[in-house]
Amino acid sequence: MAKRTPTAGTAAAPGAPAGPPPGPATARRLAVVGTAGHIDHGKTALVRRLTGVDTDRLPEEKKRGISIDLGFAPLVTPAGVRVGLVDVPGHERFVKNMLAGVGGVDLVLLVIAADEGVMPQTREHLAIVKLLGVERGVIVLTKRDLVDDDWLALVTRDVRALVAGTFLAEAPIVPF
Ligand SMILES: Nc1nc2c(ncn2[C@@H]2O[C@H](COP(=O)(O)OP(=O)(O)OP(=O)(O)O)[C@@H](O)[C@H]2O)c(=O)[nH]1
Ligand SMILES: [Mg+2]
Repeated sequence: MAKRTPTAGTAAAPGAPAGPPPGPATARRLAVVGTAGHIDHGKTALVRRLTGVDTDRLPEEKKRGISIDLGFAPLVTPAGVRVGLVDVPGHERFVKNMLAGVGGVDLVLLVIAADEGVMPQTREHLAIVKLLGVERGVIVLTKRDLVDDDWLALVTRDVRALVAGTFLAEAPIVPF
């Protein structure tokens, strides 16, 4: 096969970095961010607050007030990063859907309700994202309005103990 040679006038300058030319598709980075966490801890509400999108769109989800399938919502951060948010169900019966959604995310939002604290699917979802090799995350303590400062401090200590030694050990814990 003939070797490709650069056309006159389009050759990259010596030492120029390899990769696609800048253009609309590469002008802003795309990050995929997934939720994780126990049922009813506020994952979908968080996504709705961040994006305006209600990812619980199925009639059964609306009727039962829980997420069943994956939900998707777009967001552009103030820094211009395009984010694709993937909202996962917390119910243990739908863990297969959760698994399908968090594979390959760039960052996970581990959602823990401040009133209930760490629960079984908090642990299970954390174990799954660890196994999948997710490397970055933020811990969001939802339902801040339902607890006092002492309780919030207690739950924050519990959460720090839970993630000690994991990729989330130094992750920010954001009350929301
Ligand atoms: N008071 C209060 N209620 C909240 C907050 N966030 C969520 N909720 C309520 O908690 C309930 C569950 O919220 P969802 O966002 O559906 O929880 P989820 O984690 O998506 O639930 P699954 O997807 O089924 O696992 C809803 O009634 C929300 O309105 C919060 O910050 N404060
Ligand atoms: Mg939900």
